[in-house]
Amino acid sequence: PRAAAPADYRTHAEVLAAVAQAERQYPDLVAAEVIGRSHQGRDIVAVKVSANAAADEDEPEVLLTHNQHAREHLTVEMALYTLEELTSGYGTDPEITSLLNEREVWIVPSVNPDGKVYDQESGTFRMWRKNRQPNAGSSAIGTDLNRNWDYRWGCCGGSSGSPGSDTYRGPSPESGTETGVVADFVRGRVVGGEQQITAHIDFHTYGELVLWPYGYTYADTAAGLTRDDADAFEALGTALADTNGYRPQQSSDLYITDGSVNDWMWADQGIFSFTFEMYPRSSSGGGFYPPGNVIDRETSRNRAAVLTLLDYADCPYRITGNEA
Ligand code: 0X9
Ligand code: CA
Ligand code: ZN
Repeated sequence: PRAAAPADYRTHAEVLAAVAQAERQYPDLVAAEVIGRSHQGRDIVAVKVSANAAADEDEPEVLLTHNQHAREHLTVEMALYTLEELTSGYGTDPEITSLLNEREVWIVPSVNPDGKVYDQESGTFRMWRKNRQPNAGSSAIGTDLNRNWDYRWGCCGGSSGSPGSDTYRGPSPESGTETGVVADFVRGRVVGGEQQITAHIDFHTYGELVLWPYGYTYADTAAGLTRDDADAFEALGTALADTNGYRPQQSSDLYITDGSVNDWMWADQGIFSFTFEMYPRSSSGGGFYPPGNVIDRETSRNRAAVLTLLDYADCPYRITGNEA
């Protein structure tokens, strides 16, 4: 297909407007909060979708994060698709109705709004990946947020120490403003000593993959990741991939990363955390910039995967029968 134009994807301002519109239209189902601000001061929003959204009910919570990487605009469309699908389906679709009665969903449409604006809003895409935070002692801008999380940060050759690199890990874990905002939000979901979020997807492009921890090692089991855990990740990841036709694999089978979000979510917070690499499968499909006419197809392609994860969020081990 042809490549996209910047206008094929919604802008940061349009994302905020869509969230505000959903809140107005569905006040019982949608409650958005600003969880922090980006390095340049833009709002980072978490949209809670659940029946009786204003109340913190004791229900399993699922987190969906999008757009850690600036140029992965399709992932922001994925967030708005999920918001639209869940809200319009409540009271009309029995599966969505029962899931929203029993789960609380947090959607963060853009973890990296500064990067998104920089990539999209000059008139031509810039192929930008990182955030837009300056680096001391260097003219190079930006940290790769997905190498900046605080679990085995920089341990294993899966990131760069050079500010000019696209996989620059930053000077210290959570040095990236936006990493810290999302990590603080997740830590804030520990209620009564228990992390409420049980399952998470971080949306990326591209490759059509479902990935799970660890990324820092090729080993299938390691500290904090037992055989039962690994079996549950594989079974659940495979079930998700069965719905969208993506390839399921441990993330290190793609390549080693350290300081990535999935490793921190699992090892530090005990959250069943996946990365989805959305459309296209390869660069011939438009790479990071597929045309706007694939957005509906490629976001709705993940409908069943998202609903399946919501379903298993009460006990992800349920999928293996090892309800550890
Ligand atoms: O490199 C990344 O951060 C992700 N791919 S992307 O092309 N969207 O940048 C993949 C992260 C998944 N983790 C591992 N492969 N270990
Ligand atoms: Ca709750
Ligand atoms: Zn990415």
